[in-house]
Order: sequence, then structure tokens, then C-alpha cells
Amino acid sequence: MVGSLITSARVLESIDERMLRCGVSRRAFLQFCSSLMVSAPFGLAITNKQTPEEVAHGLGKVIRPPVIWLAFQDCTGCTETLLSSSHPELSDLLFNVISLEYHETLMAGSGTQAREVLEEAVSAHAGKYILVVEGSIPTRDHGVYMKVAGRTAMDVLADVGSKAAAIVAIGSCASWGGIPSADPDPTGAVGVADLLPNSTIVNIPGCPPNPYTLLGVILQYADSGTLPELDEQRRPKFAFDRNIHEQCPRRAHFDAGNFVKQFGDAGHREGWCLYEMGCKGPDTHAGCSTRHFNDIPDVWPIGIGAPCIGCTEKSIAFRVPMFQVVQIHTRANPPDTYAPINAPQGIVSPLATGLVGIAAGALLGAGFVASRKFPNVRGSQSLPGTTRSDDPAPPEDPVDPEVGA
Ligand code: FSX
Ligand code: SF4
Ligand code: F3S
Repeated sequence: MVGSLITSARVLESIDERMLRCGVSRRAFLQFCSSLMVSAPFGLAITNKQTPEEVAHGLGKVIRPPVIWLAFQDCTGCTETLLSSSHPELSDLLFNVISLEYHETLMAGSGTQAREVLEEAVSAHAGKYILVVEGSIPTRDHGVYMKVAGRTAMDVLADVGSKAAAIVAIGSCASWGGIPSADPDPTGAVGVADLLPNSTIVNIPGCPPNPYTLLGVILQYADSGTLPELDEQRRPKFAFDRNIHEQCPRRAHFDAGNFVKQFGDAGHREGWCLYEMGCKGPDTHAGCSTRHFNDIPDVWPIGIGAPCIGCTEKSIAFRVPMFQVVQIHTRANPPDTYAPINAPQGIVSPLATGLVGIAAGALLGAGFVASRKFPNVRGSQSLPGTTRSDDPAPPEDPVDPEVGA
């Protein structure tokens, strides 16, 4: 796939020029821009546009950024997750939005031919390309545990990374070591930032990561030449500023004290909270509770009944045992503070019932008014194809044209 790009990609062209040359119609480009508006995460320059025409106008003028993708100690899940995205199709992204110069898994060439392609791409686009790194880098014994074309991964990263405009470390392995760095860490696996601490690096952890986060970072760079705002672990805030536990669909069960005690028990079948099965959601920042995988609703760990292992957190995944229960740091544990569900029932006087009824009625009324006043939250993410919070409201009295007004 990439091989066909390699011979023609030395001269970079704008997305408009590229599409015109490849016979992509304006209509198809606008459809592509519509899908970007839906699937690209909120909070980016591209998702602040109002219409597909506006996106097309800006994006069309963009020079396709050259991208070099290196794979080190990995399971290829990061590439696989990108291959599974369909809004937009991967081929649109690869062939039209970016100029993918080198990707060992996707390219047809191998051996000497592949090595030459990498060398040519690095020298032709030095200082301009985005380097995407997948997998950790072995450092023990001078990095002898991984060699590509006779060079250690450390050497390849130092060379290709030092000439990149920016580096995206995709997946937990490239971000900070991931699975290969789990105890006893036989290869001394580290992430990109450990070896190139002074480079411009965006970490997109996750095992696997969410493909739309990579899409968002690349689109932001392509559209404006800037990178999104990062947190202290170099993760894009637009995707990692939310806590799984606070936006989990099972949160009501946590608050009610309904916990799965064993996989397959009645609570598990009912979709109860997985906290006691070691769920790390309370300590984990990621968008997967609202932006699911493979473009399929509910396809994410907790959605399919597995506890979150904290795969986006440096200090949790592959460090803390999978079934170890985490402390609740940020919130009181409701079962300790709320009345037990099966509290023994006493006899309640009719007067007390009436007073409680009045108080509950007042609270419900206040809650209703508050919910009416609650503004749309622009930062929330939604699945591809779902309604955006800032979409215009539907007309109040739709008129059926067949019937007439
Ligand atoms: Fe690591 Fe990527 Fe985990 Fe795998 O290749 S982040 S092992 S899902 O996918 O590097
Ligand atoms: Fe969801 Fe896990 Fe929190 Fe339970 S502990 S509400 S399953 S994130
Ligand atoms: Fe990872 Fe937890 Fe999400 S394991 S994919 S951060 S639910």
C-alpha cells in the first residue's frame, strides 16, 4: 500500500492538488470532510468549523504532512487499531490527508529496498516529517535485543527521531515501555521520551490506543501546523482530560453498591460495577468510556464486561496487578457513606411519610429546573454518527410536506 506512495511522494502537494490528480470529486471530498467533522475529537481547530465546506476550504490548502512510522517492540495492535477505523476510511487518511512515507507493516517492500526508502524519506523531508513510533525500545546491553537492518532500535530512533519535526509515540509501549517493560523487564524497555527527552513528543498511550486520538493530532498538525495542548505526561488533553470512572455507564451501580463479585455471576450478567474485580477506572484518564473502539457502540473494556486495567496510565497498567482493587482518591466511596441497599426497615409514621414526600417533591422540582438550565457541554466526545452537543436543535413543530402546512 505504502510502496505506491513512495516513488511519487518526494514532492509534497496540497490535499486539494492530490485529490484532483487522483480523480477524487469535490463531492467525495466534501463527504470526507463531513465524516471528519463527526469523527475528529472536539476541541481541535478542525472541529470548530461549522460546515463541511469550511473544513474543505481549510484542509484543501494544507500540504500533506510526510509521516514516517517506525515499529519496535510491539504487538502491532497500534497499527491494527488504525486499520479498524472507518470514519474516515484508512485509505482516505493514508492516501489523501497524510503522505505516509514509510511503514514496515503496510509497505510492500522489504530488506534493502525498505532500508533505502527509509533513508531517502528521512533525507528528503528532514525537519518536516512527523515520526510515529509504535512499540518500546530495548536499552539493556546496549540495545542488542532488537536490530533493524543491522542497527539497534536505539540507533534508528536517535537518527530518525532527531530529524523529525515532531514525534508521536503511539500506544503505551512507545509512550513509556508498556508490556515489554513489565517486571522483570528483560530487555530494559523504555518509551521514546526516555531516549529523546528534549524532542517535541506527543504520547498517545493505550493498549491499544484509540485511533481517533491519532487522527485528531495529525489533523490538527495538518490543518494548523500546531500540536494540541498536552498534559504533564505529554498526552493530548482533548482525549485524556476525563476520568473513566466519572463517565462510566456502570457508575450508578458503583454509587448504589452493586458490585460484580465473580466473573459470570448474576451481577456480572446484569452489568454491575467491576470495581471489586480490580477495575482501575477511578485512577485512569482516557476517553474510551465515550469514544468506543472499531466504531462499534459498547466495544471497550468495561462495555464488554472486563475491568479497566488502566492501560493509559504510566503507573498502573503492567505495574499494578490486574485484579488489585485501587483506592478511591477523588471521591468518597458511596457504599460507606450512603445507607445500605438492604437496610432493615422500621415502621414509619404517616406524618413522617408526608414530610418526606413534600421534601422530595421540592427537590425533584429544583432538579428539573436545574436540568432545564444546564448548558450544552461542548467538550464532550461522541461516537461517530451520533449527535454533537452543539448541533442545532430540531424544529419544534416539524411540518410534513406531503400533508402541507
Ligand atoms: Fe504496545 Fe502497540 Fe499494546 Fe500492542 O503495537 S501499546 S503491546 S496493544 O499495540 O505497542
Ligand atoms: Fe465503571 Fe470501573 Fe468505576 Fe465501576 S469502578 S463505575 S466499572 S469505572
Ligand atoms: Fe484502557 Fe481502561 Fe480504556 S484498559 S482502553 S483505559 S477502559
